Amino acid sequence: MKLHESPSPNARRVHIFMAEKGVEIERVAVDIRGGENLTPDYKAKNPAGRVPVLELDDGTFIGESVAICRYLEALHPQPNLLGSSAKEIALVEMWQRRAELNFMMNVAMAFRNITGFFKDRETPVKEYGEVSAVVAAEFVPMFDDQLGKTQYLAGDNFSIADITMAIAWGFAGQVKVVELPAAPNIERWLAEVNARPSFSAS
Ligand SMILES: N[C@@H](CCC(=O)N[C@@H](CS)C(=O)NCC(=O)O)C(=O)O
Repeated sequence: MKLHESPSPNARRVHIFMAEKGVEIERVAVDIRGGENLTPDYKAKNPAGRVPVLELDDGTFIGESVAICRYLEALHPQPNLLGSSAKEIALVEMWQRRAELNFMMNVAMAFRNITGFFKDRETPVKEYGEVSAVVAAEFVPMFDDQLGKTQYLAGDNFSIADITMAIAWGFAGQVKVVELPAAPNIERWLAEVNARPSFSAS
C-alpha cells in the first residue's frame, strides 16, 4: 500500500488515524503547490485531483480521507475510532460530519477564497471566503457546548470526529482567516487531544 499525500490538513487526518492504530504505510509526496495533483497521471489515481489517496496493492485507489480511514479501520479494528455499538457508530458519524461539513469545510473555503492560495487553479471569491469565515465561527459554540458535556466530541471515546475537529481548529489558528471565538471547553479538549502521541508524531 502507498499513501499519496502532501503536508496538508486532510493528509494529516489520515496520518493521525494511522498513528493511533500503529499502522505504517509507504508515503509518496505529491507537490500540490506545484499542481502535481492536477496532472493526468495523478487524476488517473484520483479524478477529484486532491490528496490524500491510498493506493492498494491490487491497483485500487481510495480517495477521500474518511474513506481511507474506514478502510484502515476495517483492516485494524482496534483501537476503535469509528464507534463500536450502533449508537456509538451513529454519534461518531454525526460529529465527524459536523466537524467536517460545518467547520472544516468553511475554514477551508475561507482560506482558499480570502488568500487566493490556489488562484492558479480556481477563481477565489473574497466575499465568499469572508462569509465562510463567519459561518465557521458561528458553528464554534455548537462544538464548545458539546465538549462541555462530554470528554470527546462523540462521548467518552476518542474518535475520528476529534481528529477532524482538532486538525481543522489547528489549521484555522495557523492561517488566521477565521476569528475564532472564545471556547473554553474546546481549549480543554484540545490540550488533551494535542498531547496524544499521534498528534505530536504527525
Ligand atoms: N474531501 C477530500 C478533500 C481533500 C482536499 O481538499 N485536499 C487538499 C489538501 S487538504 C488538496 O488536495 N488540495 C489541492 C488542491 O485543491 O489543488 C478528503 O477528505 O480527502
